[in-house]
Amino acid sequence: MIGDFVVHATAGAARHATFSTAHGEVATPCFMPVGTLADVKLLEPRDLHELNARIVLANTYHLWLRPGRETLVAAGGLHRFMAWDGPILTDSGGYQVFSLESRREIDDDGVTFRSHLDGSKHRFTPENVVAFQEDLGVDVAMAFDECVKLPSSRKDVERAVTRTTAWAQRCAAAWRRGPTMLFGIVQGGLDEDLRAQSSAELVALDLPGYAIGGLSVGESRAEMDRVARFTAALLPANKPRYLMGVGTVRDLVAGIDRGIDLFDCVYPTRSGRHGRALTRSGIEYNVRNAGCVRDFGPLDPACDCRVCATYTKAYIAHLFRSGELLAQRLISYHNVAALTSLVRDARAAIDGGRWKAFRDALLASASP
Ligand code: PRF
Ligand code: ZN
Repeated sequence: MIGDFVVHATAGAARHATFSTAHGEVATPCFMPVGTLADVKLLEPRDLHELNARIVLANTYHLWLRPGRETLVAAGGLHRFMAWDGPILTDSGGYQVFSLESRREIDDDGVTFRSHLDGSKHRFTPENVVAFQEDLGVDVAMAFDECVKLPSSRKDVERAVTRTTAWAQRCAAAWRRGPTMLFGIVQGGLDEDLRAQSSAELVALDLPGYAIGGLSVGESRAEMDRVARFTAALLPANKPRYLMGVGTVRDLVAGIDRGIDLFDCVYPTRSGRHGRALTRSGIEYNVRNAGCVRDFGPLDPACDCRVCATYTKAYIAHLFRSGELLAQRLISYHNVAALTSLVRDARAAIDGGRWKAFRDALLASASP
């Protein structure tokens, strides 16, 4: 049934589970590639299936502005529009709107903002953001939240928590409770009492899942780790937990160890477009490095993806130096494979009682 979350195995707080959506089951821990504009940059849905990327993330803010609700509804929803039949999660626009800074005005009812495309004026409220995501037919809609950048004053963080709770309550009331699930987003900056307050107020709404927002916004990794660990423990064990906007190898491993189930990040695809390849051991290198010119091995000898089975590092480095777009595509493909195979192997390690050894090996090898 939609929303079912079945835990198969645990290792401390880490767990291997299955989460059911209207477009199929998602094995967790899971990495979600980012498809902001209704595409995961340079990758087609068939690539995503091949990569075992079970669920993709898209953005309310961008799709609201272009192509807009009418086109997406006329297309038969976002799945049909982008020809992706797997699960989709959309972010609510909260985070994007707040990063507009000078182009937006927040009040207790919602946010008025100007489009980064043409300066046109728009308004988001908890109600219209949930309705938009449901109209698109996505599998998981995120509640409309206020994310403050860090550092922020305690007063600003408190206000964001109060507003995020009030908005989540309005999202829950507006939510049609159909095939689109609604997840709440915990805020609270780096203060444990505010994180506890935000978690308690959202958990009281009994939503199908919960995200930890407001991290990876300027704080140190140690701070992020402390707050994510603290907050994850306050969220229901029988529902998915999602750490928003986090996705390096080190952060995935640390997150899984804290009991996080879902992650999303532009990291693999953005790095790929910049010529940066990730390895399964969590090391990142640029294919422009001189050492790649005559390296006839794969991008990563430990990777089992199609790109690594087919092309050499020397070839991809040549394409990249020559400005050939194929290089960006091949590295993006490989980078997503690095993270989807990482979470696949993490699930197997949890099942096989090998999680701690798996975790410690990666924390020792991964880039900081
Ligand atoms: N809120 C929303 N989306 C997000 C975040 C958040 O706090 C973050 C935090 N890094 C990423 N994406 N709605
Ligand atoms: Zn590969």
